[in-house]
Amino acid sequence: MIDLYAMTSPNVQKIFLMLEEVGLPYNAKLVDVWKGEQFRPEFTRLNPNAKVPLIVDHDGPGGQRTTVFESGAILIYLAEKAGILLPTAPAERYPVLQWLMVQLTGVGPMFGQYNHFKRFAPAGTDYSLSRYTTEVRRLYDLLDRRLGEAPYLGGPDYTIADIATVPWIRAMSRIFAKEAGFQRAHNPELPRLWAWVDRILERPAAVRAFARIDGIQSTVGSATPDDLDRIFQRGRYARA
Ligand SMILES: N[C@@H](CCC(=O)N[C@@H](CS)C(=O)NCC(=O)O)C(=O)O
Repeated sequence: MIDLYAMTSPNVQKIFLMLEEVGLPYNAKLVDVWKGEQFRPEFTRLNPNAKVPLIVDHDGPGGQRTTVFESGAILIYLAEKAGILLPTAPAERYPVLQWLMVQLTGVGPMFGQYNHFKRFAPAGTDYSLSRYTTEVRRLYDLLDRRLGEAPYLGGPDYTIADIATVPWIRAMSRIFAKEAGFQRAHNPELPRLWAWVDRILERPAAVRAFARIDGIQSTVGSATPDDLDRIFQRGRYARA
């Protein structure tokens, strides 16, 4: 059995998608990050970086209990455990890892900062918002171009590179439902990207994963100003 420490965010959605694809039994344990549960000692003992997702595999290598944090590391761990969704031959493996890294170092942080400055930052941060909007647009174009070369990000087959990326594209369309920038109807210049999203969301494992995720109630709406200061490390939590 695998324990998945979870909430509703795209970084966690990746692991729901992956667990449903590989078919390993798992148990989701919700961590209310808006209320600061990620900073409790019982959680930071498992992940000193104080973030979800995190997994505890009670039947890890050699039968040992194994803890893995960071969504990219968890995807690689589960792919290797199950022997699918990450090819072993170098010619096929490195393109997958390369596009996984684009998600981990580009799509995740840049879309995340856009989300932060758009929804949670005080007024007067136009420069930051402009910078992250431009970066998000650049990454959308990059993904669409890549999907013109191959049906999936890592090559001919569905892999952990796609699993890492698709939750962010889906989340942007939903969180910013009123913004033309992230809606397919307003962005016909990204046809390969939208077709790829549709193909993935039709997969039975993706249908099961998103049904489960959509059943989790996000607690962001009940966060107090102090809860927001704590998660964003600002106000009385700022160190600079
Ligand atoms: N690089 C990490 C990012 C994880 C992350 O940012 N998790 C957020 C939810 S999406 C979180 O736990 N935030 C709580 C906090 O920052 O205190 C990964 O890919 O796993």
